[in-house]
Amino acid sequence: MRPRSLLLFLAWAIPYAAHAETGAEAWLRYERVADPAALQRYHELPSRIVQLGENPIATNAAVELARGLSGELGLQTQQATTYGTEDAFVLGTPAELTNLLPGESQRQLPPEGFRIARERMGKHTLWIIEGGTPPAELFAVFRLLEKIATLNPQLESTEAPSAPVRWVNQWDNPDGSIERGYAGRSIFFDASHVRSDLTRAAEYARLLASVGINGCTVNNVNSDLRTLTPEMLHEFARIADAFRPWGVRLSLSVDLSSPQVVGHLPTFDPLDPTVATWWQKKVEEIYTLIPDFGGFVVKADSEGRAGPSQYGRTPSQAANVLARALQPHHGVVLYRGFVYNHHLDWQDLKADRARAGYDNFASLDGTFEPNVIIQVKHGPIDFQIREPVSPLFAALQHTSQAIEVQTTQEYTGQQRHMVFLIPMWKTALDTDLRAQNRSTPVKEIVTGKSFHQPLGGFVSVVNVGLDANWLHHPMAMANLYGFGRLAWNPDLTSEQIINEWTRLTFGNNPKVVDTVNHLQLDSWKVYEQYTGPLGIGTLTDIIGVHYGPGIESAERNGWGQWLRADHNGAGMDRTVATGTGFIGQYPPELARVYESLTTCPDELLLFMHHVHYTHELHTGKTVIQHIYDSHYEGAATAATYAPRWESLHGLVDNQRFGETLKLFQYQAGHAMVWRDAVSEWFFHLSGIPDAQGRVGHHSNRIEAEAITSTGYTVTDVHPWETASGGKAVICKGPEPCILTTKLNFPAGQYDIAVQYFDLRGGVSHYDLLLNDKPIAHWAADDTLPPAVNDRNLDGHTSTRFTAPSVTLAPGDTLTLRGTPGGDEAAPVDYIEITPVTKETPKP
Ligand code: GCV
Repeated sequence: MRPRSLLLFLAWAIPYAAHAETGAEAWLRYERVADPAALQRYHELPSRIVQLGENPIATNAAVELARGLSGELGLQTQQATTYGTEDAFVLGTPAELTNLLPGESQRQLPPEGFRIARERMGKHTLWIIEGGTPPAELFAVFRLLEKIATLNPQLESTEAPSAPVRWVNQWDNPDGSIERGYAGRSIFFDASHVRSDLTRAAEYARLLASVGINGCTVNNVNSDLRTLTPEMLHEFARIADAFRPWGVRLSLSVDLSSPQVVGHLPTFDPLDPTVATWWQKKVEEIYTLIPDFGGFVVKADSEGRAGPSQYGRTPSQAANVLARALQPHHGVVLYRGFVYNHHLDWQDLKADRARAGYDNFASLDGTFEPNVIIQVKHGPIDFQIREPVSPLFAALQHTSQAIEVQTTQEYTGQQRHMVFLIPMWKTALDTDLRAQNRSTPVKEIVTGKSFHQPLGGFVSVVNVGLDANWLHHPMAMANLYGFGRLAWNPDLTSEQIINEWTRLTFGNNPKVVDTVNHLQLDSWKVYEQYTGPLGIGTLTDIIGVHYGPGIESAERNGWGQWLRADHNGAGMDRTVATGTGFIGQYPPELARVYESLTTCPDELLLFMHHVHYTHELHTGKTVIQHIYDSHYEGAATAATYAPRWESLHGLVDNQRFGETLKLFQYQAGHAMVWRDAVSEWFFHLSGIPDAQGRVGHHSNRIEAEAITSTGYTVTDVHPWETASGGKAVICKGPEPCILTTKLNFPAGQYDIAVQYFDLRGGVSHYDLLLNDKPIAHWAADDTLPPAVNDRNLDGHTSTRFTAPSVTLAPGDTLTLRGTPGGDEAAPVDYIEITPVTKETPKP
């Protein structure tokens, strides 16, 4: 072993130096490779980088390669624009490389395809990095660096993306807020303007390019009406300038009423010639400012947005006007299939929001201009924890389509819970719709293979913000990474994707890789278990912030996310035979599977059918027992996240270790809030007890309202199921209030948990004392996502603090002192004292 290798071998064996990382580098950390075998393999890589193309994207590719090789291998490279006679990396397009390598005929590469190849040139070795266009050179460089960082022995490859549209949508508003953004304010906007400092925007484009994403819609689909004013367009052009060197094209969400609101026309009727001319001129204005403009995203006739229905026109008539204006410039229209009536009659058993996409668009198939792409949310409702795929995918056989997924975890824990969404998206992409009675998986429909459509692809709502690590939860970045990788190649497995991400994000230590991969891979199922199993919906507060449990909020309103739960049973009857007929929107082979209770998969049962609580699942369990069991199992698994993560202490840098640990501890507590709320609610409604005797029986729990108190007053909590016993206590202050209780537990070690409410309106402080000696102090300091700005005691704000492994003896006195802060009245729900068991966390 050579001395350099020996040194690095030693480095491999030493635990991670405990420094701090903010997460800003995401998966582009370029950590030094320490594995001796890999170093041996990569030893031959050249230190000269020849960049043939003279454009900012090619320059970025060369600079990125130098940066990556320096970080990963300690290789100090020299840059050149011409090839001399030594070993070198050579970056260029096919035309540029043909000039350099005269013997070779020009390669045919798809515009976004690339080739990384090792070739001999006389006595020298050339590493060819050839991209169909300059952005593809960038993709190639990032792939090469990813392979080195993940110790992949096979550096050579030829790849091309699965589809042309690989975009992200940001739901950012000009004032700097972000609709459903959970990681700080906008990186693009502030105070009605584009930010003067767009450093983060450029960094974001680099991140996007590194996973092959080629477009970014920077403003909310609920588009501000001033979006298309000349002043704003000039400002948007600055964002496009920041994106351009990374090959990311800017696009805009537009409101269809713009000809009227911005252009002051009397109408925005898409069939009015003055409207068509207005769009044409507006598009010309945009392309003068932004020559590589990507196109428009349109939300119309949906959730209060203006749309063609106002004039009795169809979505295709509206989309086509924009499309014709964009055609000469090669721009596209992504018209969203998310069109539905949110004033449905909840008493009408045939009304069904899930039908809306198909009902509004299927009959229009074939009427869209070729540069229109229908952007379809993967499920027919709205990013719930479990939905079937939208039947619209199979219905549009003469129209390009893009699947829309949601990286921003609106219904899946708002980046305060870890939920790795790739397995969910894979489930949608792999669903074989059996259109035309043949194999037509969604991934082949959106990539144009099934029905030979030229455009289409993948869109994800992302909503990164100013938080240093982009999405707030360090684990959430796996979803953005995975989105890009899946859009590039939807055949990648969830295991492959997470394995890459973990290695890039936390290094190659086998224990770290194994632990993080397992944590992430199960997390979708776990979240489903403790929120909304069996396809019933997420069971969150539908008419509020979509975060904590709010079960009944789904019922008896026009939004159409009904559970149809009553004393006897639950679930939406969507059958053709007796229900809303939604199932009949699927091609016959799949419709047959969903229509029959015998073949409908358990995980979609309550989405498709209304059944009695005692209905037996394929597992042999009753529906009600499954609801109880899954909530207890899910919450129990979530409680293992923190200890499993703690086993990586010293192997991950301090900052990301600490931030993740805090979030896992919070998640464990909030998963119990979910568990109890949903289980108690169904118990209350069905009257059927839990066969395991857990629901409604909490023998280790002491209700705050039952404890002797000084200063605290009892209050009702709404909805009742989000507090134990439906009640909590609050301290009106300003003096602290005190709960004191005598314990009679056998001598031993116990975890003492305090369930309290963490509101936005202030910061309360809590002190826990045993026999008057302090054992814990904490502040209710808002672990909550920003959307939770209500000041209520409820399922969003209920939070748990645990003092671990406290030694207790019979007769001990436990005191909880709550000191209100601001409008937060140091609220307490209960105290729970659980014996410590010596179970090792699940692997
Ligand atoms: C941007 C859901 C979200 C809305 C979002 C909408 C959409 O209804 O709650 O915030 O609006 O979807 O996708 O247009």
